[in-house]
Amino acid sequence: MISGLKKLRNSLSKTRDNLFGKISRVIKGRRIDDDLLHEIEEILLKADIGVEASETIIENLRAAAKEERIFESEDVFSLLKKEMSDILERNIKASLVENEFKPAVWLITGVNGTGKTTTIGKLAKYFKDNGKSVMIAACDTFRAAAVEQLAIWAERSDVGFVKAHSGADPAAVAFDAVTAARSRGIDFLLVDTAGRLHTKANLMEELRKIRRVTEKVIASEHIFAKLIIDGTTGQNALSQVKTFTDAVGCDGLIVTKLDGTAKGGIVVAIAQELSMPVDFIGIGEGIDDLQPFNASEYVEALFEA
Ligand SMILES: Nc1nc2c(ncn2[C@@H]2O[C@H](COP(=O)(O)OP(=O)(O)OP(=O)(O)O)[C@@H](O)[C@H]2O)c(=O)[nH]1
Ligand SMILES: [Mg+2]
Repeated sequence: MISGLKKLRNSLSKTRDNLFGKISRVIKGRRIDDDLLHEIEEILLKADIGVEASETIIENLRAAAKEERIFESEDVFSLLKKEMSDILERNIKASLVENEFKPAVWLITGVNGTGKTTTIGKLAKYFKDNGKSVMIAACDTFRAAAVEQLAIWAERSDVGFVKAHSGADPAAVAFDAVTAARSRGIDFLLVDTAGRLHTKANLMEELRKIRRVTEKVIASEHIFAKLIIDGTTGQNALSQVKTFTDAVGCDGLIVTKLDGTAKGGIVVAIAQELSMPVDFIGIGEGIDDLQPFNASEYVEALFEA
């Protein structure tokens, strides 16, 4: 079986080419001077690492060069790795799987098509594999095929499923689901919501309502709002995180579609600029293509094939 790290490395190949590959090419046989640092900064920016993180990294490279701590490309790479790990590790969280209170409710939100429903399918499998009981609530009553799509995922991982007819009030479905999950002593209730643009106030209000209704059944501290970010979005992800956090709160992100994108640096930008933890990453369309985010493995995968 292919190991998790190997899979991660395969998935991040485009981002790795975009970062490590490009930097390797510009750095070859060069002295570490302002011109070279400038070129490296451009590469970091193009890989979506963001302005703040790129500046910080370059300043530290410059200081190291001045103090003659780095001489050759190998030194530059190890410093780059250390800088990125430092940024990513600031937001490490405690175990995501352990929860004393049943159920822990995960409200899964995000703009259209980011991978919410698919991620719920993967999460259900992940929690089950870790010995937890799971239930899924279909609160996307807006898109016709959404409930069936989620039902297929629930079947694949063989977990409980609460749905309503299309057009039902999503908050009412959430209420039924959380009541059922509590009475059955389920560990995790995963609530799928319809995709919505973060700029649409009425749709953001609907999310607040889902949360309010859920809070009637269980205390707010056991309700988690997880925002699903499409890893191919680039810098727009930052404004999505800000608006969703303002509207319904957000205590963790899941960044999807990191396979097949060259923009995987966005995870660094998010850590640097928003201090928001990334709980999981999505690296494919299959049920097992989800991994808990591990900062050092991520950086390893960006620099080594
Ligand atoms: N390559 C890849 N594709 C993914 C990943 N996660 C989701 N997808 C694909 O993205 C597309 C949209 O996924 P959905 O789960 O339907 O997205 P959604 O956010 O629920 O969409 P709406 O409910 O319409 O807002 C599907 O084709 C998924 O297979 C991932 O990690 N990698
Ligand atoms: Mg969906």
